[in-house]
Amino acid sequence: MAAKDIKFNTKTIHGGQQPDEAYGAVMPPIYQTSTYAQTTPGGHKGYEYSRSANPTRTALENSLASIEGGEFGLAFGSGLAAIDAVMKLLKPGDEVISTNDLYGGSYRIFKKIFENFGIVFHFVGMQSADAIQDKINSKTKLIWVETPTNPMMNIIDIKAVANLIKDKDILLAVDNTFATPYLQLPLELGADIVMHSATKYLGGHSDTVVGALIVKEKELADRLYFIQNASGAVCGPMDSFLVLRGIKTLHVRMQRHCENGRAIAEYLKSNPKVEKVYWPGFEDHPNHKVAKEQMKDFGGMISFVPKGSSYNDTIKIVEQLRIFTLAESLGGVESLAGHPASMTHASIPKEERLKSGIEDSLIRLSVGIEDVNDLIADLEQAIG
Ligand code: P1T
Repeated sequence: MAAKDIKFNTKTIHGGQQPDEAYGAVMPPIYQTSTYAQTTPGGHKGYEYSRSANPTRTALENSLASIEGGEFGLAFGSGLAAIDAVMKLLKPGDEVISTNDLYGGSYRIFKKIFENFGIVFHFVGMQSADAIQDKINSKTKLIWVETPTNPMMNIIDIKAVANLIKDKDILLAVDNTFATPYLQLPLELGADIVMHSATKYLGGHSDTVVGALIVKEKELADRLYFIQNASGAVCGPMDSFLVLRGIKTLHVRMQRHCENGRAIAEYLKSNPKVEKVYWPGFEDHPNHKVAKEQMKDFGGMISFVPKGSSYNDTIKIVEQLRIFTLAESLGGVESLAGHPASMTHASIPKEERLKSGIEDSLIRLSVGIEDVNDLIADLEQAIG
């Protein structure tokens, strides 16, 4: 069977993988080496220096390409290092249109690093195609989409954005961290680049920090590979191994994240002490129709606002959680709770945060794969 014809749940385990050539090891060895012996200058077995390539990283990069339906994968030292590489495709004067509701660190690298190098950023509500269209001009070179958005769980119609820039010299990059390829495949919907914080669901066990890019086109892959090697923010062999191991259970973990996510979203919605719940699986979510079309299910990320909660009341609620751990990050097997205004999104100025709905009383949950009854009981005792 051709590799591209195997199903997703088989790709996570076998996609792009074969037993190691030396001894048939089923899992790729952790090639903890910086360099490789050469018989004569340039006489090597495909690897010469581990910044340029490392066999454990190659195994991960092949797996990433397979699960996202791409041709080429590139693994970086963090999600932000992967974003950094995409931005280095641009030149001073180039313009980027980004969603206005996105991970605070993505906003920070755009505004505080790349704006200094002459790149111009426009942040717009990407639920409206008109808002994007208004900003497109001859200098536009990249559209940056995050969907579902962090932390407001807005959904952006990837196919509609791709259609807007058809036949234009504009790249479409999609941060697929929240959805994962289990739920949505941006390359199939017209994106040029898929980006991941593999720290999250791909790794799945909160034990490593890794980033990824996946593309279809060779020419784009070559440009990104050049940047990866020239700038050097690569993923190490141990981290490559951990993410590869995580990917092998991605489909079973995601299924449970989605089931638990649904139960918790419904519990929160029925709780009179909760004012708002943001989760794209609700029929009254403003982008539910798009979510239903482009995603297989709705994921385990939920944000909510307790009723009448001040900043201090909200902090008290997150401090009182016992099974949910108060922590940055998401996507691991364990449930986490976060307070975006003071944690993940603190680098976005308050007036910008409020524009996209990140109020001081917003709580974000990454629903893990524990027994859902224990998770609900934990929320119940903390919300009071
Ligand atoms: O943390 P790092 O691996 O560098 O990835 C950055 C990143 C990029 N994109 C999205 C959608 C993300 O959520 C993140 C990291 N986010 C968190 C740490 C967080 O708690 O939201």
